[in-house]
Amino acid sequence: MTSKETYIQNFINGNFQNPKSDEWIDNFNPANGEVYGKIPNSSKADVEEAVNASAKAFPGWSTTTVEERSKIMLKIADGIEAKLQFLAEAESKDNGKPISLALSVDIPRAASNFRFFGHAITQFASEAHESVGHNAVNFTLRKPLGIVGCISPWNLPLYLFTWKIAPALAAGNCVVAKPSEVTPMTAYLLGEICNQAGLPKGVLNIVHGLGQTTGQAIVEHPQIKAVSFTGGTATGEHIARTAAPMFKKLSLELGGKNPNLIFADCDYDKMLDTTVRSSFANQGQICLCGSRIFVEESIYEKFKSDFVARVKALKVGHPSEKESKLGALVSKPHLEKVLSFIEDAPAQGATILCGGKKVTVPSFENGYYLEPTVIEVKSNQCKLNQEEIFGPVVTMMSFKTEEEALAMANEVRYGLSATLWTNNLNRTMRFSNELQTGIVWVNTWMMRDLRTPFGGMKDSGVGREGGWEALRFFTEPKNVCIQYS
Ligand code: TXE
Repeated sequence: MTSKETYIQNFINGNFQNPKSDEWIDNFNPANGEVYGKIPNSSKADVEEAVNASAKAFPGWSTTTVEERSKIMLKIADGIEAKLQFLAEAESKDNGKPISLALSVDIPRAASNFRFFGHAITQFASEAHESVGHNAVNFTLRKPLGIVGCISPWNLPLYLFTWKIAPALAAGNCVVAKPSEVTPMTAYLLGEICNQAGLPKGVLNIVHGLGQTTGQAIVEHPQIKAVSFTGGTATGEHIARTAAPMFKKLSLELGGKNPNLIFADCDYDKMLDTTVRSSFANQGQICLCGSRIFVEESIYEKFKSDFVARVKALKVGHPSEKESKLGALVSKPHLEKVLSFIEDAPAQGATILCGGKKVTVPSFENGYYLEPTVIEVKSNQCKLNQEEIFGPVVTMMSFKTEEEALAMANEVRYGLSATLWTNNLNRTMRFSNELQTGIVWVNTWMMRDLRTPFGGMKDSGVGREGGWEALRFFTEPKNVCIQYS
């Protein structure tokens, strides 16, 4: 890396610049525990400058033709794709995830986000209602909101950053965005790609820094009309408290504790392969991971031995090694948090079936590696089944009846997604209706069609992203009623 790339800068009004305070935060490489760069510790003043740049750019961008906006978005998608290898390496180094995952999932999806919303905006339309008998017709204008804030987490850095920015820009808004301070690198690299694609200056501004300062300054800025946030539930609650009295629009995608319900009549081999993935992909750091496995009693012992054997065979290693199925966890504090759940397991009457220990990778002894861990629990009410661990840890227990399985699936404060393994159509429909989650996968996991509504209920969030939902969120509907004679 060149020294310019090691010192990440803010991207404001199309320029790369240092934070006004000249204060910096260390950026760690999770694979070896070393500091490999610095990121701006931006203050309110930096956010103010970003908002001013957005305000100046808004009249032009909001009236740019949809064809032109779409063209620029597609060019950004092409720009991301052209740098696939480079961005995947940067993502892997910043986050600790295997390069193979960044190459096959994170970066292609970032390009897809821009391409999808670049196309979607050309098809976005609003309704008209004719008031028959009143000589009146109503139509709805959908105007961009103005300046919006997008705040994203560290688990899928460029993937989730662009998932918010793309619909916001497509709808004609200007954006002040902040990636996680733990994984800022690919968001920084996106700025150059946007300039090359011809995105006008000030339309997208990327400010780096801590949540409590930079993030807070975005959320409480009076000119920022809406906030789209993905992250922890506690942070989401704090953001809601700040934004609600200012009557801001909010989209919150928060934590999950997703049930993976396995019935004896399922396609067993497919279920087993997918369950290994849904438990440990991205070191288990995906809000959609199926972290609570419930298995029908008649196949419980078989599943337990097959699953544990498969999990033991997963290789934990340096993210750049092809054979590594799991890389490093994102940070030292996060590794310690995950370990504390594991250490607490025996006190909750739970049994560690495999894993549970830190892994020492030769030559990278200070990296944040952890064995994939399977814990057998006795009750769904224990902390391991009720709190989001967000690491390579899954729990499992058996159930006797469908009613019992459904009750345990719903008996949690979260409601993001659920996975159901069965070939019984009636059961599929009963669960689809009764599961208290925003997403239900049946005989699959994390199959994403970007047109579908994405998000959770209960403490997993407010609102939905994806497709028209996102474009509706980032626009203000205005009804016009015309009576004629
Ligand atoms: O996330 P934070 P953390 C869960 C997971 C994890 C826990 C905490 O359980 O262990 O959350 O993770 C910004 N105003 N998820 O603490 O803090 C912050 O800078 C404005 C689930 O690392 O929520 C970052 O950009 N912004 C999850 C973003 O919020 C603030 C993904 C997310 O960080 C802010 C990540 C504030 N006051 C963690 N405070 C998912 N749903 O996928 C922080 N931020």
